[in-house]
Amino acid sequence: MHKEHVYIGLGSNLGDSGATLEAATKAMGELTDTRVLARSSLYCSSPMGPQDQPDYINAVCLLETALEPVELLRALQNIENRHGRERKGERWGPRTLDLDMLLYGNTEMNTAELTLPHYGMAAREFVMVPLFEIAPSMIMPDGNPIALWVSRCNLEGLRRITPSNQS
Ligand code: PH2
Ligand code: MG
Ligand code: MG
Repeated sequence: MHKEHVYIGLGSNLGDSGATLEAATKAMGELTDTRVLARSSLYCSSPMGPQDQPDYINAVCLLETALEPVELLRALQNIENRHGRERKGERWGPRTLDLDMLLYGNTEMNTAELTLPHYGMAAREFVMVPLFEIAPSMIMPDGNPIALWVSRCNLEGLRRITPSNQS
């Protein structure tokens, strides 16, 4: 069976975000023909977008899956919905769970539903730092090492949640 490596960005800023990200990781590992190969630490990050919302908890995980991109997208949306995700249409508004497909192997696609690689990942420290933690030697789609992408991010407002300050 053909399988691809897929990186997923996880985020939450409503409810018990740490527990939600743990549950979402477990749920992704239970999808058909899918395994979780790695997951980063949890990070606390200042909100991108509207500032009148709580800080986010973010992480990145690596899946190995036989699901096609759109099948996986639907499965991720299903997990978001099961965790109380409401789609109010406010851009970059607060949410109980957000699962964003960042990289699906080397696949490039651009449809109304799904753009791969994720269009905004390069500038988002809350994506790039956890991704770097689990894939420190990755070569990015533009041919540059991930370390260069990370070095271009503004790391202010991002902190890794260490086991000692995790509840
Ligand atoms: N997600 C958003 C909007 N803003 N800010 C941070 N720090 N982390 C996120 O995951 C995030 C955000 C919408 O997807
Ligand atoms: Mg998002
Ligand atoms: Mg999303």
